[in-house]
Amino acid sequence: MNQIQTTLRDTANQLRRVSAEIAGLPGMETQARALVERAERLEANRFTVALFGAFSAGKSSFANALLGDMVLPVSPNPTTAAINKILPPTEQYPHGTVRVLMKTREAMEHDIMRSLAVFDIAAADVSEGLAAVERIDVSQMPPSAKPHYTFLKAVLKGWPVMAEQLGGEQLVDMKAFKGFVAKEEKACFADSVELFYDCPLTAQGITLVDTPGADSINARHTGVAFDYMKNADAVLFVTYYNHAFAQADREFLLQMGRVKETFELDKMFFIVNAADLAGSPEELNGVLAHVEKNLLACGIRHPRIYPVSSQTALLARLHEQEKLSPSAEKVYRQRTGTLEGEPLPDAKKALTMSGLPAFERDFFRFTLEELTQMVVEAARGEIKRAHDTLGEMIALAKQGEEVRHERRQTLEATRRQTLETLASFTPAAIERELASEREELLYYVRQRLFFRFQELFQYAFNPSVLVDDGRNLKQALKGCLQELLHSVSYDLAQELRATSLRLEKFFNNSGARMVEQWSSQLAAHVAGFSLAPYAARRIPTPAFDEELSIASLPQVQAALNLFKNAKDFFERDGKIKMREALEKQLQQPVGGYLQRGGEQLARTFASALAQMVDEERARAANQLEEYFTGLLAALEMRVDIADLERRQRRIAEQLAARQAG
Ligand SMILES: Nc1nc2c(ncn2[C@@H]2O[C@H](COP(=O)(O)OP(=O)(O)OP(=O)(O)O)[C@@H](O)[C@H]2O)c(=O)[nH]1
Ligand SMILES: [Mg+2]
Repeated sequence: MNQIQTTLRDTANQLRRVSAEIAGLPGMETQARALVERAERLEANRFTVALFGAFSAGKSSFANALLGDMVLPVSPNPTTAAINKILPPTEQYPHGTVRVLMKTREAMEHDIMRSLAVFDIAAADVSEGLAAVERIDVSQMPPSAKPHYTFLKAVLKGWPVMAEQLGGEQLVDMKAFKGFVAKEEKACFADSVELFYDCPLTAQGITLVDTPGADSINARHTGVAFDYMKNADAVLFVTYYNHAFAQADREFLLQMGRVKETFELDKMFFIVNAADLAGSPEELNGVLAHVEKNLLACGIRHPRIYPVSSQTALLARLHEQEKLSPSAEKVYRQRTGTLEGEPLPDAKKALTMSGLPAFERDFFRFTLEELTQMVVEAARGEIKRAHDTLGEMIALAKQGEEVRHERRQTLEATRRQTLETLASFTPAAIERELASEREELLYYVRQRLFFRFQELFQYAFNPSVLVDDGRNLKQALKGCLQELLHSVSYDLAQELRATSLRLEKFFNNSGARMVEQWSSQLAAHVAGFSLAPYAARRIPTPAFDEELSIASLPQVQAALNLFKNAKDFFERDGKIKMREALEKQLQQPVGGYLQRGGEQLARTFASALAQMVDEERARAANQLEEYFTGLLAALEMRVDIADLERRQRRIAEQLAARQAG
């Protein structure tokens, strides 16, 4: 029934069997242990699937459809306020347990101060800061400031009750769960909320992550969305049938477009939700084409797009379990075109109508065949290595006394030589390559930013804000500039995150090449020897500055004086003049930002490289030592050839069994 778990368990069992075959043989202890450790990892394997999309796109509704019950709160207003994870239950956390991880007091204070800073409020402490929230002028708030305002209001409301709960972790029930997920004044104090829930999806070892709308996740959880994009095994992006792409959607998708080449597999799935709203198949196709066009504009080619009605799918699943309430039954009839009094249509039929099965089929193929297969292949590689090492030992033991004697004579010299080869390696070349790759990537970041500058400028200085209707235009212009500076820094931070991921890929490719080179160099001295392959490292993304640092703001603001009136600005060349002036003013701050970011990247990767080379060197030396131990045993005929051959045959059977299965 559960193919992913079965495949992983079978492979883990094979690893253990092979480990048992080689355990106790001279020079094979490390390999035996590595096989068992890999088996343990396989058994604990979890796939993380993250849901993203704009406010009210239907992320939580889609999650409920996948889970097969009304688990997550859903509503037409902004609902999900905390990141919540739905995980398989464990012994410690049985089905229905909710674990709320609260923010630490320092983290909370940091978040509050950061949001206050958006409104130019510098407070001595939290209570002073919160007192200032009431005084914020909401009449001319730029869009990027809104999520910060919502956050501050929520903190203000929740503070008396929640402040003392900061820093801990709480176990609550399903009812309190909904509060923590959907009540902003509670959710804003939580780091994340975990629900341990048993259903067919989690039984596959899948953890589902539901996130707040893209605006809020971009503004308030800087870096968090990126970490999921980077580390999740699959990313589901949800759009609502008749909503246009919002700016926040575009930013998320642009980032996905920037980094998708660095992933080994295409892990994105796009859901066009509320497909039940389609008036006709033609209309539906029109919407799908529109989505595809938008994705392409963000650099995402050949997307997998699925029209789905999350609501219909959930109703079908509820009907299947005979859990339809009278009001839900009404909608179910509506959706399936069934009159009152007629028997309710089959749940399977409704489910097919919803479009969910088409998605699930591809999605499970992806998790089962692509992701699971990758893990299984790596395990097979390790089994094969055990098989081959054993083969070498057998071959040596079978040699005539003369050959063995000769090899024994030179063994110590070879051992010393190979270890010296390893010790003398310096990563200077990799260091240089990484630096030049970094510089080149940063050069293009700058190019792209100014290439995009016109778009960002237009978005910030738009006709709906700069209207000659008696409003305070000076104030409005300042707001526009703030918006522009915000989007420029946001773009740069996103670019740097993408850069760090590209460098990580470069880094891992270099690591893999280095180990391969060592392996073949060492094999030149010791025939038949090979190193276990390099395992890619994940390098934490540095926390890049959130704002540009501007030496003289008045000087930049002086460009705003070029504004005469809305007519001159939008209809004559006022806009172009101001854009050019601002573009000039921002050269230096952008350069400074990128220089600091470049230094952060340089530091991060320099220490990662030093650590990686040390670890790999130690690993390789250890493998060599063990290999020599085994070799010596074979040369001195301290091994039972027939026994080794039987063991090798049984390992070969394990390899063959997998191929057949
Ligand atoms: N017609 C129709 N409406 C849907 C469907 N799925 C969701 N909705 C409605 O869309 C609204 C938003 O749904 P949610 O699931 O709360 O959306 P969300 O993306 O989780 O929203 P936030 O958590 O606020 O970001 C709700 O009013 C849902 O009832 C669907 O398949 N069809
Ligand atoms: Mg939601």
